[in-house]
Amino acid sequence: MHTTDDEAAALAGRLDHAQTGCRETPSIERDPAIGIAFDVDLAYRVQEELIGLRTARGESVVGVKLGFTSKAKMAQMGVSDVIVGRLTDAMTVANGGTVDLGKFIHPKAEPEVAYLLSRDVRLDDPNEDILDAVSAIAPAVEVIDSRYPDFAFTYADVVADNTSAAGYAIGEWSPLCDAADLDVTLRVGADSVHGSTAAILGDPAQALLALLDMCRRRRIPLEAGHVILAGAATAALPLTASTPDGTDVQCTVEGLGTVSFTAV
Ligand code: OOG
Repeated sequence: MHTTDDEAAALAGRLDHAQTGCRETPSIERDPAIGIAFDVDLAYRVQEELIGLRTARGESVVGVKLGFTSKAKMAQMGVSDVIVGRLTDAMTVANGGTVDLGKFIHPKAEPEVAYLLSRDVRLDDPNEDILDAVSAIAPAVEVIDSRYPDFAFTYADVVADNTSAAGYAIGEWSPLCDAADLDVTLRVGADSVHGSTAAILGDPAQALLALLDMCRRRRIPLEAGHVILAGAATAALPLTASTPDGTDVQCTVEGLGTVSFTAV
């Protein structure tokens, strides 16, 4: 008989295979062959196993990311909870550098705000102030790449798939400041999208509180040196190489500066 642990390991293997092989895999929750209830608890266990496979290959966890922090995205998914995924060093895209689109399935870019932790966050301390653990803020771009066809997934599906995490670029760090309502522009080649950091739960600092709550519930460590991506400020733009020289990707957050890279 299959145990939940066996099932989590098998599902992590399936998603890992999809990511490393650049091949889509069908929704897990809608898969009639899944023998046990696939719920959010199991999905976070799958994510944990998935990260275990990556660290066993030599990657290290360098931070966390939030998803569904925009009200529009929550409404679209019919949920009221954020999702948390892990960032590894292999996902890093250098500011001003290039990223090879060949390693993704159908990537998209999202404009974000990043925070830097200067100390471990004490998940078990009910008086913990996560903002006190944050030392810096920066503009960021997240590359998301669902391992499911057409980004069609359930809430549990996307949690298991490490919340579509695939890459991220961070601009220059500034000392922590109020980022409640800053203009945001993302350009991907000739496409652009504008918005405000207010779309991130009203204020990205609120996303940090939601992160603390979720990390407590899911026992996800938040450690000194970790980067936190607070979630998208606008809808995502598809990331494709539009010219032989590649596509310039640039995100500017008012007062925080610009981060850019070329997708080839
Ligand atoms: C899930 C990840 C969404 C965000 O900021 O809302 C996300 C997806 O849409 O693939 O990162």
